[in-house]
Amino acid sequence: MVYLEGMNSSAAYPIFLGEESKVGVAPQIAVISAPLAKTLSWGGGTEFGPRAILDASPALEVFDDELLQETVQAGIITRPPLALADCDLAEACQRVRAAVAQELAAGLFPVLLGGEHTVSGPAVAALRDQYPDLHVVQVDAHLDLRASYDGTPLSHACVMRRVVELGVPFSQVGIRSFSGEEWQLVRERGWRPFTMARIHQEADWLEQLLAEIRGPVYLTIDVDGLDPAIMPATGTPEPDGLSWRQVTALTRALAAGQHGLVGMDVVELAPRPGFEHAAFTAAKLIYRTLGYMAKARRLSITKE
Ligand SMILES: [Mn+2]
Repeated sequence: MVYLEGMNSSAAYPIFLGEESKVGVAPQIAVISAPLAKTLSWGGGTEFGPRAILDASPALEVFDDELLQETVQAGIITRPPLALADCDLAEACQRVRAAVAQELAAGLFPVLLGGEHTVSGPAVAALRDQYPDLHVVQVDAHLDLRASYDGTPLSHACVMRRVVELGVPFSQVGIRSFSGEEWQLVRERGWRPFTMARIHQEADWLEQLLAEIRGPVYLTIDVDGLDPAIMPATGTPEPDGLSWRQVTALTRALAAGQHGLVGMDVVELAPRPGFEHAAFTAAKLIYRTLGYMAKARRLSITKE
C-alpha cells in the first residue's frame, strides 16, 4: 500500500478519536485518509479535509448521547494517509481502490475520508467487486453526472457518471445544483433524484429512498449536501441542504435497513478558519453512523 512516507508512526498523524480509540479489541472499522485535491472547481483545500476531521474527532464523547453506547468498543483503526500527491489522477484512483479492497479483504468496514469527491469512484469499484448487487447512496448538493469536467473524466464533478458506467444503481439526496446537460440525462434515464425541492414536498422521501435499494449500500457523503449553516467548510456551499436531523435519519435508516451499509466516505471538507465546527460535525456524523450500525447489530460491541 502506498502510504505517505514518514506517516507510519502514530505521532506523525492524528487518529480517529485519538487515544480513546485504543480499546484493545480487534478492529471492525478502518479509517482511510485520501487527501486528493487535483481537480478543483472553486474554493480548494480539500486535501486538508481528512486531517481536519481526525484532528477534531478526539473532542467527541465516545459515549454516544443518542445511542447511549460506546461505539468505539467496536474497534476503529486509522490508517496512515494515502500518498496521492506524487502521482497522476489515474494512479491516485488506483491507490484508493487498492486501499479499500485491502480493508474489505480483511473483513473491515471502510470509512474513507476525502479529499475531493473523485475518491468515491474507485471506492465504489472496490466495493462492487465484493458486492455485485451494491447500491450507492450519494448525499450531495450536486448531481456529479457530467461526462467530463475541465478536460478530465476523473473530476470530482463527474464521480457519479463513473458510477453509472460501472452499472451500479444509485440514489441521490440533497441535490440543488446541476447543469442543463445533467438534468437532461436525468430525464432521459427516468431517474428521480431526491432534490431538496422534493424532500421539502414529500414527507415520505426517506421511505421512498429505502424502497429503491436492492442490495448493500455504499454511502458517499459530499459534505456540501448538508445545509451550509452546519457545514460551511466546503468549496461550493449551496444554500438549503440537509439538516443534521435529516442526514442522521438517513444514515440511521440505511444502517438499520434490510441490506445495511458496507462502506462509507465523507468527502469535500475544506477547512476554513473560524468554521472549525464543520470538521467536528463531519466526525460526529461518521461516529453516529457507525453507532447506528452497532445498534442494528451489524457491528458488535462487547462492552457497552
Ligand atoms: Mn458536491
